[in-house]
Parts: sequence; structure tokens; C-alpha cells
Amino acid sequence: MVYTLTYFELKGRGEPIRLIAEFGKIEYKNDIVPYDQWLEKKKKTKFGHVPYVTDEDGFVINESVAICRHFAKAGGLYPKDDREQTISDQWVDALSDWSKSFTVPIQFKSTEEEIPQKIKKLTEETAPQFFDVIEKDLNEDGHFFDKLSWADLYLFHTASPDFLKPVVDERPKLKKLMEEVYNSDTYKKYKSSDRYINSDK
Ligand SMILES: N[C@@H](CCC(=O)N[C@@H](CS)C(=O)NCC(=O)O)C(=O)O
Repeated sequence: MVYTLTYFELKGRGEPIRLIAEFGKIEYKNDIVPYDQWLEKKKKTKFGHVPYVTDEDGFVINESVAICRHFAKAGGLYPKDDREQTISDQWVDALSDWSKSFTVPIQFKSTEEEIPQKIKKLTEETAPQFFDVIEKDLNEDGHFFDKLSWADLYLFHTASPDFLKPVVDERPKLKKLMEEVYNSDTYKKYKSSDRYINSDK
């Protein structure tokens, strides 16, 4: 089964989906929506948003977290234990909400002059508190559970922007996860494939 992932030419909400697909060995291809065609295409989407994925039978899944969870289940990255499943859902929702607090206001709705000040506030005030809560819950090997899960990959994506590097470097368990994923053959292969979107957003 090959899925088609419809999204903009961005990492954004598409990237956790791609990462979970890569690590879960789910086959997919990107369907990039050109910005000048978006308003026309938007009318034909269920909720007026991307990303969505379509499988070969025409089955469509909207909502990025639902897509991530679907791929995680299919790719063996969703925990087996009931409580762990719920905790993983909790982390992915929290990470997704936290991302919203900076992606749109900083990356898309700030002037060039405002960005450094907003990033400074984020990395010095908001991010340390949030990533301390995460660091406390990670295992010594940098995972939320006993093996790599979709929640770890979602965390990897959330902590990836360059400006968060100082925050990551001060948290050894998180740093371990980042290094594990960056240095894995799966990630290296993905990065050199045509599925990888080379964008800083
Ligand atoms: N809750 C949705 C949010 C989707 C969303 O906000 N998508 C944005 C791109 S990241 C979008 O479609 N923007 C264009 C628009 O709303 O017209 C999800 O997680 O998939």
C-alpha cells in the first residue's frame, strides 16, 4: 500500500507524518500543493486544511495527529500497552499544541525584526519549562517507553529547529534521542531521498 501525502512544500505538520512513515516502513509519496493553487484545492478538502493522506483505495485521512497515529499503528510505533497508548497520545497532543505556540506566531506571522526577540523569549522562558517536563518523563535512553515510539519521533521533530539546540544540549535524555534519530541509517537514508523536504519551516 502506497499512501499519498498532500501538503505544502514544508516540514510543518507534514514532517512528523513523514518521520513516522520512514521509521515505520510505510510507503508514501509527497503530493506538494503549490501555494497559488491552494485556495482552489482548499474548497475540495474536508476541513479546509492540509495535510491529508490518501491510500490506493481512495481512503482519505485528515488531521495530522490522526494520520501519525494511523501510521504508527501500521508501522509498529504505537505502544501495545493501553496506558502507554494513552500516555503517547497525551505527549503527541501536548507537543502538537506547543508547536502551534511558535510555528505560526514566529515563523509565519512575525516581521524579520521581531523574530530574534521572539525566539530569545521562547528559548529562555517558554521552552525550558516545557522541555524540563519532557526530560523528567523520558527514560535514560531518551525514549518515553521501552522502545522508540511515534511520541519520540514527534518529540524529535518538535525539538529539531536550530534555535532549540541550546535547550536540547542542556537536557541529556532529550539529546540522546536527537542523536539516535539523526545518526540512524533510517534518517540518513530519508534525508538523502527525494521524499525529504529541505525547508527550515
Ligand atoms: N488540526 C489540523 C490543522 C491543519 C492546519 O492548520 N493546516 C494548515 C497548514 S499547517 C493549513 O492547511 N493552512 C492553510 C489554510 O488553512 O488555508 C492538523 O493537525 O492537521
